[in-house]
Amino acid sequence: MKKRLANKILAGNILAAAKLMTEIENGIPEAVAELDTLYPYTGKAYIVGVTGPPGVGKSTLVDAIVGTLRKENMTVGVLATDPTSPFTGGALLGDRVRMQKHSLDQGVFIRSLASRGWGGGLSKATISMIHIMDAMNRDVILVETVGAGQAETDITRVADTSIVVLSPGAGDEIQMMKAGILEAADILVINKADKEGADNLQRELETMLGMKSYLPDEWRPNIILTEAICDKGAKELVAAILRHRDFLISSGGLDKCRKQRVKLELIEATESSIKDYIFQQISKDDYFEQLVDDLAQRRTSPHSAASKIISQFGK
Ligand SMILES: Nc1nc2c(ncn2[C@@H]2O[C@H](COP(=O)(O)OP(=O)(O)O)[C@@H](O)[C@H]2O)c(=O)[nH]1
Ligand SMILES: [Mg+2]
Repeated sequence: MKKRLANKILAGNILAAAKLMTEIENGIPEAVAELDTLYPYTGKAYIVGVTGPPGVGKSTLVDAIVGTLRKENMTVGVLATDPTSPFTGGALLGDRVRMQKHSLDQGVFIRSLASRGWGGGLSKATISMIHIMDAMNRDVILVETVGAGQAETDITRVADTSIVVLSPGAGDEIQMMKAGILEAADILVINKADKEGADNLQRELETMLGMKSYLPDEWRPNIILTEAICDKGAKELVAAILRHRDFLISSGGLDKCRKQRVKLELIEATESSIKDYIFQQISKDDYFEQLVDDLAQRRTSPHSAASKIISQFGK
């Protein structure tokens, strides 16, 4: 039974969307055909990445953003992940409790991604989830990732607007700078502005931005102070997101952003198709078996064996 879910999703069936997401997470092959059906209906949602070290208040902030967007009558999709708790299926219990206040709102669709579906950074599953939410006609899709290293910064490559969240103390900012994550930020949020050190952190970030010279037609990252637990600054943050969106539209950056995204998808899809092909061949073709033997006997190297496979593939 092909495309049994996709058509329902396009008709607005939320349970079907949840089901397809689970199939994607579990790597069910039929789910790919469903995604193909959905693909023409994607590309409309505005994608916002929210990243930063654990505990800075990303989930609380996402919740506050959702509330603000809903007041503007925008529909929202939220993708949350927390690789630090692999046994709870992704998100911390706290995330679920917090998000429950939106659970009766049909305009909000929240999904936690298990870390296996995440794979440390931006995985195929993540992009598929984004596509499903997009096909559900969400105006905005918020993707929360724990940004602790390079791999996680990947979300900034597919997000239209990338928000990096920091909080006073803990010295996270230094780490983030090292990881290059600040480079990718369109908006820098200093959450927990109620805590001591928020203004210091703001000065540090201002100084850092001041060291870079921005061209007149270049986006200069905004710094927004928030207190997510009491929704303070959420309105300003949403305003900054919309400002950045307007900037991207008028500068042509949005098209570039989206081209970059489909390019990554194409590379990913090509890689996985080649992989699938090779794994199929390896199990049935003597040629591959021979190569594996040669490798095991050290008669060739993995790199030259791969080159041989590729040239064979080319034929
Ligand atoms: N003092 C203070 N605490 C906050 C604020 N925002 C979030 N928190 C708390 O910080 C902790 C971590 O928040 P969470 O959203 O789970 O962080 P995440 O790991 O980045 O998603 C929770 O106990 C929140 O209640 C804030 O603005 N001020
Ligand atoms: Mg969180």
